[in-house]
Amino acid sequence: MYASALRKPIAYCRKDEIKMEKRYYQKEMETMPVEDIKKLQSEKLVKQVKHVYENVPYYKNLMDEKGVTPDDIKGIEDLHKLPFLSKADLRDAYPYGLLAKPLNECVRIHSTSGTTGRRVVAFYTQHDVDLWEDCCARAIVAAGGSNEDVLQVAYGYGLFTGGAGLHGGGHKVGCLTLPMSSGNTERQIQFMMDLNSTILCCTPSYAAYMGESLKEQGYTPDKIPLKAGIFGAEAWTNEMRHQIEETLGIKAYDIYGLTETSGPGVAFECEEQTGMHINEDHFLAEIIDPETGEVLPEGSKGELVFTALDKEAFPLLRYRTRDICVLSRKKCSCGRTLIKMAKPMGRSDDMLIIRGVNVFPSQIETVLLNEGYQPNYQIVIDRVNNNDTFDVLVEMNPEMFTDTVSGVTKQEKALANAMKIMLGINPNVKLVAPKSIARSEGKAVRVIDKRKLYD
Ligand code: DLL
Repeated sequence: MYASALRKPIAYCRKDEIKMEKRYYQKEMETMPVEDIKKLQSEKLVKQVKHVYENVPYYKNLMDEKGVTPDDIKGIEDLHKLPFLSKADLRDAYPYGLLAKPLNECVRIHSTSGTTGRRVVAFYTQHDVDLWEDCCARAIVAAGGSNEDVLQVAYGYGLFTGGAGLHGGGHKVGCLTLPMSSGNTERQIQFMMDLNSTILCCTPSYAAYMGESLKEQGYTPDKIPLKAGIFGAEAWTNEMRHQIEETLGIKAYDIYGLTETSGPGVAFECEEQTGMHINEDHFLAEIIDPETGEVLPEGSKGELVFTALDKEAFPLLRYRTRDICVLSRKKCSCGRTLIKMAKPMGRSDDMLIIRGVNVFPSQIETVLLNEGYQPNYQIVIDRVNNNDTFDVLVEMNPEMFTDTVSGVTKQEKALANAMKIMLGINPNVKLVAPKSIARSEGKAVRVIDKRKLYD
């Protein structure tokens, strides 16, 4: 019998019959008493610091400069003694400088979008892939997933971690996993309806877009087989959550992660939907003051910093995420004892996330200079019908000035193409007259972000 035939067809599988059971993927870890979690973290940290010190000369140098040795780290109470790592370090050390295992023990690479200079390349041993997929499996089970589910993975596959992470988690849980990747909404809808997808994984903006498309095609929530969604990789508000939940007739769960720490699954939401549980047995979280680096007490708002406790190939210690966040140990009704992070409330650097892709204004500047333009530009981002719009206004050079419509359109297209190659997403380039973008007396206002992304 085909696997799909074992799952109940939609006619027999009404949403109100699907129980949201309180279940865990790795119960012992997810519900461990806090004191035991801290003990486990301490043991893992001591080992990890030794592993990094002995195998990553780049980090050994940072520790030596700070006068810290592995012997100084006896447990998590000593974490603050270790130096931070930042995206700039990852750039300096590109591509192999932070690798802690021989390449022949690595089985996978993932990477963030961006230029070579900005790119982050993360390495995984088989152990690291397993650990990462376990984290994603926890998220899927927390969203009510089991081997009865059809998991439609509409995150991008490839170097981006979204597709591979949820895909691996789906296998671990035993879901029938549909590796759709992103885009091609017609095909997404056809597979969803024909194969009765019950859990959708994609960015929240794509989920909202799919909801709109389903509505346009006349599908009311009761005709859509989905029961849950696992959405992340970009900021989204609770208002957007409610809208998606209504259109698709599902419960929408948040999931967080970054390439540097494996990918999605560093933290995930449970049914209480009051923040994401951090998989603390693998990732030790701190909140710091982004200006001074001082560690802040629980409940303070600051920059989120992660230490990977048992990743082998790319074990970043005290990695500054630049995400602004709050941690809380308030008891959760789901029974998990894992600390929670609030939805990220912004970033402490200039990175923008547009349609799920990380974009730095400096990348746009690089393209403009390469293409013979002056760096007089403005990025305008908005969210229309839950979809990010991405306009780049660029001043024409007087010597390039053309007043024929076809001439302008041709130049805009060429520039948009060059930006697409650099960024991986398509901007809408608008050429404007020389000196027409307002000059600022202080810092140039390069970005106008009209989206209301943070609650
Ligand atoms: O976005 C990994 C991921 C894939 C997470 C699929 C969730 C689902 P990067 O491309 O390296 O990795 O981008 C990491 O995205 O530092 C945050 O600023 C942002 N981010 C990720 N998840 C969320 C979320 C993936 N749930 C950067 N809410 C992070 C808000 C998020 N921002």
